Amino acid sequence: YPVKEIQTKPYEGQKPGTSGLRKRVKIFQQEHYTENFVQSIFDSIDAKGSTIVLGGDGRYFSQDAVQIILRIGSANGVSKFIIGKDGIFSTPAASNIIRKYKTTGGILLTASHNPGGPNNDFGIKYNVSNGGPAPENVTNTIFEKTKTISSYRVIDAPPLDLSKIGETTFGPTKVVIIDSVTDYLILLKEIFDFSLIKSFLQQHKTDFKVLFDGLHGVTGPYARAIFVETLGLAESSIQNCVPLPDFGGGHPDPNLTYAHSLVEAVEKGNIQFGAASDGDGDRNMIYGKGAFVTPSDSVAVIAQWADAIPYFKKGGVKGLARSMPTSKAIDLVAQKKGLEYFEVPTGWKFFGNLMDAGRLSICGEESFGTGSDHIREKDGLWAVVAWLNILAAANANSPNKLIGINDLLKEFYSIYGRSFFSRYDYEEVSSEGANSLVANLDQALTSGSLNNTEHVSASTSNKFVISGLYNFEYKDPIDHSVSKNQGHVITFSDGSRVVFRLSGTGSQGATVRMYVERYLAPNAPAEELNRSAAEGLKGLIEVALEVSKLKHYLGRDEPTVIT
Ligand code: VG1
Ligand code: CO
Repeated sequence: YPVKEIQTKPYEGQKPGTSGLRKRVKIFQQEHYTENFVQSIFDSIDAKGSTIVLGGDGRYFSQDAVQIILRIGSANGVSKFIIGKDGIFSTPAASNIIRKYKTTGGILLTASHNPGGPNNDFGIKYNVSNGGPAPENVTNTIFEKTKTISSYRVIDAPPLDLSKIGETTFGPTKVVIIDSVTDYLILLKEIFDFSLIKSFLQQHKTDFKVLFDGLHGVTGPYARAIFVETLGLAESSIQNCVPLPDFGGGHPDPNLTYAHSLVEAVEKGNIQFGAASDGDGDRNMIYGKGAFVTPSDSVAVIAQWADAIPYFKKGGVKGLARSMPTSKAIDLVAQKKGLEYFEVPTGWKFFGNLMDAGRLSICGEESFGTGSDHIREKDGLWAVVAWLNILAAANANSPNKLIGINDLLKEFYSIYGRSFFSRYDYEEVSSEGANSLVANLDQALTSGSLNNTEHVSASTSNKFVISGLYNFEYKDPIDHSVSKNQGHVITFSDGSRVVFRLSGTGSQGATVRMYVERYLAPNAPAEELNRSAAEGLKGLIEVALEVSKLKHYLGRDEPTVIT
């Protein structure tokens, strides 16, 4: 097949964000748009002789994108593609394949939890050889290439049939099409005590029911393999597990707002253990009847119980970490266990170096991301099975009383205290408004005008004194690279804090995120410790909105989503 050189012109704004390039499908469908970005990826890596993993969450436009990447990759000297059947890999599964088969990297086709379909979002992300999202030096190179690109190379070959497992060729390039689930299931079986979980679930068929909701994202087939085929649960223990290119019109994001199909079924069916995952399978929510686990608590509880999981019992726990806005609950576990712990900027790519250096085992983000060094992406189903493994282990020592999600949380709060945490998202606001909000905080930072000021909440009469304000900056302890401007943090004298940052994954306008955290020590009155997050944070949220003048700058009375 001949290689063709196609003339093109740069498009503006092909800057990979927190997790790849995410835009509306219609943007990707513009002439040469996708091709430009893909050629820029191959121009930024050693494409000649490389092996590239390719797959994604199956959303609308994936099929076209796979064929484009095959044509351009082959013309740029890729020697082998490993592709999931029908172009499907969950994000954690793709990370595993990159590591297991020691490939050069991978191209992941997903916009994660953003809605899919012709009028919604698509995304392309490059992952490097450790299985994790490309670090900033690589994504910056890709962005620079997109600004000057003048042509791209393709081979003129007919579309490849992605539905047949096995080896084939595409022009000069070898192509291996593999089952999307097999290797991932093998990995989880090496990590968790599946026989313990299975016997626990069998013993408690009636008083510990399980429901997993795939939200019509990529995890459906993975969930079936785990819950039905491996753990022997009934077909009714999984729902919305047929992946659809538009996720059935829904918003495949596992939180209390968007995963209402799970919340309703759990409440109605009296389900003790419910869980959901996002479009590409890297996020998770743990939600049982009357029991919601915040992601910040989830990763802390997993760290507390790490010994119950064979992978950590055998290999030990090397260190813990969280993203900056995530609550400090996991820090307390690290301190108690005498482990090293880290605070990194938002985005999973910042955990990779620490894991590669053998200094990090378990980490999480408040955005429903939890994971470990078994791969280099967050891993929704891993977190769900981790919770099942922990509950099975806890119950093995409690023959007379069934221990559920809330029992683990109460025990955790009684040892470590509780960090109330909530995030307010103001989606698709004007960029000017968002920038003014940030500029105002910057000014307060320079002038010190907020320092030591006292603020009383009108409704709760709680008093808050501001003890500091800074713009979070991170120096990677391994490669010493510095990431600046990662969010403004306002600290209060009682240990509470509020963070403001701009989202790096939105596909339109600007999104402002406000994170609030308030800590109560374990000796606080039980009725305070066991309040809902909304009640526990009410006063602090009022003060945060007032201090930042958020309503004034954004012109919004209410956030789009509260998690
Ligand atoms: C958001 C989350 C961040 C997460 C990122 C990718 O980024 O806040 O914690 O790592 O999404 O997750 P931002 O920049 O919009 O706040 V996923 O499941 O979209 O790959
Ligand atoms: Co995701």
